[in-house]
Amino acid sequence: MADNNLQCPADITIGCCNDYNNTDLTGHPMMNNPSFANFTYEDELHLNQCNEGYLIRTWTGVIENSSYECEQLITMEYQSTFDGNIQWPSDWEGSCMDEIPFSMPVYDPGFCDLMAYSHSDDTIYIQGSVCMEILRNWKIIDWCKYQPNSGSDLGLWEHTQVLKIVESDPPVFESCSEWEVDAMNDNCTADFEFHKKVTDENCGELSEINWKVQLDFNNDWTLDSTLTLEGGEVNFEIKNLPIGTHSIKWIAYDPCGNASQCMELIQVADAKPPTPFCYLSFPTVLMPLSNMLEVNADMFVKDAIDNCSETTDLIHSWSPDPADSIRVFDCDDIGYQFIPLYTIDETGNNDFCFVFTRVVNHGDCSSTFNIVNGEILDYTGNPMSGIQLGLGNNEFNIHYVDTTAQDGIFSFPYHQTLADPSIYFSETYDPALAYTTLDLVILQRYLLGLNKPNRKDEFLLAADINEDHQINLYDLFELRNIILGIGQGGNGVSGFRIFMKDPLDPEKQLEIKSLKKFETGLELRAVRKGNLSRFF
Ligand SMILES: [Ca+2]
Ligand SMILES: [Ca+2]
Ligand SMILES: [Ca+2]
Ligand SMILES: [Ca+2]
Repeated sequence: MADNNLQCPADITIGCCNDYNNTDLTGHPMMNNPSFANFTYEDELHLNQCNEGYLIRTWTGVIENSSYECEQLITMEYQSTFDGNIQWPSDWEGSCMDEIPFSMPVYDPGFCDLMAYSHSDDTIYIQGSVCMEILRNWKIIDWCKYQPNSGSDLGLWEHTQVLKIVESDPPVFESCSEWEVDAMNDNCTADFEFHKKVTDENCGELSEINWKVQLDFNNDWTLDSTLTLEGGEVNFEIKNLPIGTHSIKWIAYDPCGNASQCMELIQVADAKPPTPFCYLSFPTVLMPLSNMLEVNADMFVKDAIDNCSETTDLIHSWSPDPADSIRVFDCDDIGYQFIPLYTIDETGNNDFCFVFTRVVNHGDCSSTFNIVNGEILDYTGNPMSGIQLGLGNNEFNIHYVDTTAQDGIFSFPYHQTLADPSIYFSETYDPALAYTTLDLVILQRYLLGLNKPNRKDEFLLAADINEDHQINLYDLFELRNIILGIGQGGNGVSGFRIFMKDPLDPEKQLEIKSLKKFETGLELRAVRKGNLSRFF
């Protein structure tokens, strides 16, 4: 049979990167079968992705209109030509304003290498001058060489590309200065509200700021407290900060690890004046015959306290100047007076109190100085005797200086200081005995509109028992209480009121309250409250 006569080319083994369709390489049956024509072949492939394996080639040749076949085995053997030469994408550094580049690895694979690449990114934030790092992990596998899970890295190439985003502008402090803080607490400390602000932008957006705040009380290089805070603007209060110099160090970190710092000193000083307790009054200061007397301020201050200084460290003085502790009294100082006494703490804060005293001369001073005198008459012109005149800061601290004589005249020496005492008038007199139920009836009829008083202005003063500038039922009640001996009349000050003519408008009456309005030689008018019958 002729089919036996078709001789196939010999079986052959070639490399995987060779072309098995190249019959110049694999062989052609034409050489061995010269009488055949129309050669064709079909391949049955047993190759993997890497062109590795074998193929069975069935050749067909035609002779005398009959076709004949034979089989040739072609074996493809693995042969790599890839030398592992890979050009990896280069590392990069840029600001957050830049676009992060992307490029692929470049390599030249062999004909029968099956190459594939992949990458995965790890983003990490680092404390340093770099804000962010992207670690791009490249992997290239030659699937014709690499055996997964084999434990061998053959056919596997790895590379880490580093992409750095740099941000190097540190946060900017709004202010950094020194603080002077007043210690106003009773325990000689200050409460202080700390406030600090920084600005920091990353790519046009405000950054998150982390703070470390270090407090060094007494600024002795030994840290006493450390705080961590967050935010562009921070506040916190420290209570009971002792006096002295303290330091505070602010460190602000941006998210890219840049930091700025600010060191501030805090000076805490006593700013609270001491509280002096003066003697309410002091016995007469009697000048010797020389008419000069040195007086130490300490004598007039009973006690004093301060928030910071010990009482024994406080200085008492005649003025805010601590050197002014001794004063010389002479003839110019004669008279009753409220002398201001100053107490000064170690920081120089001061406060004063008044001591009432009388300076008297033993020698020969002219007595025409510093005399306050006048005359008290009632509205009918009769002198008012036995009226006591007192000076004081309030109705609980009144010092009597004179009493009107039979002719209604009073006179006392007075020395003006920066005090503005009130003048008080009183008498040893029982108002309940002075008024009768007739006064009550008159006030009642007046309120009912049934009678009209003479000297109406004076009547209105006399009838305003409670001194509220109105005549009404309350005055009636007050007067009834006085007659019954229940109340004291008016505001409990006295049973009469003292007026002087207004120097600017003689038609007006001014009630005397302050000694400042008091001038020598004034005629005063007294209106006895509740004594109403004489107006009809
Ligand atoms: Ca920054
Ligand atoms: Ca310290
Ligand atoms: Ca003080
Ligand atoms: Ca009244």
